[in-house]
Amino acid sequence: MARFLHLSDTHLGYKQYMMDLREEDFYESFNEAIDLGLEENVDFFVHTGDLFDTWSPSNRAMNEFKKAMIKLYKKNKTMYLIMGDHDRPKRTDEIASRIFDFLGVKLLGTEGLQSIVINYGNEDILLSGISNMKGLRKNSLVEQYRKADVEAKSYRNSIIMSHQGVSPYLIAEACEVDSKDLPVNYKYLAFGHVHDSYLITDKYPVFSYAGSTDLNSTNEIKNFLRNGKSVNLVDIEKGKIDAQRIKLKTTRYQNTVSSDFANYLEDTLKIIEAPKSNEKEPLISVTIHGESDRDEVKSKIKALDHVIIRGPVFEKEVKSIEEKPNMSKLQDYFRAYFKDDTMAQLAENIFNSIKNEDSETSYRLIKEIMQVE
Ligand SMILES: [Mn+2]
Repeated sequence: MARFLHLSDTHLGYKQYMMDLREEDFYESFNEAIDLGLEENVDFFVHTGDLFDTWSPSNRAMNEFKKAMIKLYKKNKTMYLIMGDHDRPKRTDEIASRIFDFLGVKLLGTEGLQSIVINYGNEDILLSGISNMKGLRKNSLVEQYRKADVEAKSYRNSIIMSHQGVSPYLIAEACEVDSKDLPVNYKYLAFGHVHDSYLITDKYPVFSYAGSTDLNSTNEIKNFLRNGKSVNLVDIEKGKIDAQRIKLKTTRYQNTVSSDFANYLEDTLKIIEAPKSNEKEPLISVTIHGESDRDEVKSKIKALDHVIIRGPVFEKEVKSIEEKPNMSKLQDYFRAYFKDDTMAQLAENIFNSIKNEDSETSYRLIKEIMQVE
């Protein structure tokens, strides 16, 4: 029997909301995943992309990764990895994760499908990897899955690693491939890119988005509150897969409060007092709708202990759109420009979300609003 840990989307180096402690959080949940694999005595690790948050990670982020890989190296464990969309160099540059090849980090399929045969626990396993394919590369994706599928027929044990948006796990516009186009002859489909976790074991083959190890955006809160963040511990024996989700304990609790002046404090306190899986102060994004005494809100929120509050953001009541645009509001200009109400609304939402943010955060927020990872 061979055992491996499937993790994904660790985004090392990401400093969410420009907070130092959020950067630390990402290192911590990554290290928890690594330690978990070592404790479970896995034979190898499978990382399905977005290892670092950018293709040009900070020295700190690379050093954190190096420290973890030394732990693996000392126990003679290999990490097999593919590139996510965040990992592919934009210009001619070395791929960051490949610098660590001397510590047993094995990057697969940078230019297309690549397969190797590995042997652990007396099991021969076909391990195929295809790094994120987008832009022009995307066109050959399905063809490469088919090619891989032919190869997989000859192996009892097989795993394919891929980092793509698969419909229906993400809105159709953000997907490169439909689930019906996925390989069927592999035993375990190890996917990255979607940050919510999915582990489908009642169909054949077993399919999984391991999900991110920490929250990259508020879009992930809903799923996080239900399932937490996790990695998969997978046993493979004579063509059979036994996979289970293991919940991470160190991921910082996050939630949102969308309330009004009368109720925001009570709503926030309720969340602060809710049980958490760790001692970290919860991070709560607060939005207050309608009229409010802003100074009072700010001082009351400042007085709260054991919590990190993001905001508060004050939203004025949404006034009904006037019938005749009089070009007195921003919305009128957006509508005049796009000649489309939906687009105008979207433009205004984006504008309101990013007007007080730095460019990096703005870029993040736009991606969040557009629901692209
Ligand atoms: Mn990602």
